[in-house]
Amino acid sequence: MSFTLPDLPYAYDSLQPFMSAETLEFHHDKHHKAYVDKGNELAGDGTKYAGMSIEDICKKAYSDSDQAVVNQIGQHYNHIHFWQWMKGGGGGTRVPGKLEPLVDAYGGLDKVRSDFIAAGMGQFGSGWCWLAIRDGKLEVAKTPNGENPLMHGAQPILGCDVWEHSYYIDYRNARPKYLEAFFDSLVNWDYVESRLDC
Ligand code: MN3
Repeated sequence: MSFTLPDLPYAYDSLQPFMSAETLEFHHDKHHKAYVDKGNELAGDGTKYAGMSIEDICKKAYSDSDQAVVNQIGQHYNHIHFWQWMKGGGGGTRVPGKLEPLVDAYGGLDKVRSDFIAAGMGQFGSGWCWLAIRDGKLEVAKTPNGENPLMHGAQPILGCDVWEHSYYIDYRNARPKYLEAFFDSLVNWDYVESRLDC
């Protein structure tokens, strides 16, 4: 398959003041596009990955230790969903119905929040923090660089990009403030819930 850059599902200025139009212009138009372009070279038509789903490419590249494809296609997958995992007026203190029992079994939304932020803080250097489903249960995880939970046997349902390109314009080095704003004010919980069925 060939990979394409999806449009943002909202206007560039719709996540302000928590994420600026300038951040989204660079992050989506430059960074994500570069992963798409490089991904097409490494894993597009004419490669051993031709015809595979992006999820299967993530898993195969990781199990084959194909680091270049892990990075580029992993990042393409992560960013496709990252844009959807946010919305203007997101966050809040309630989650949709199908997520509720999973969050409750984990120990409640406050615990999910603090563990998610701690995972993002604890990822040294570039990477992601996650909510994922493993064996029917919610877990919090972190991964380096372009990796994601698919490569580690779990289903990602929420991810936050903690590469500096995601927050440095708006928050400089204050990664915790960015993570708090993401969780409290940006998360599109309906999209998170929709990932349970994938
Ligand atoms: Mn990014």
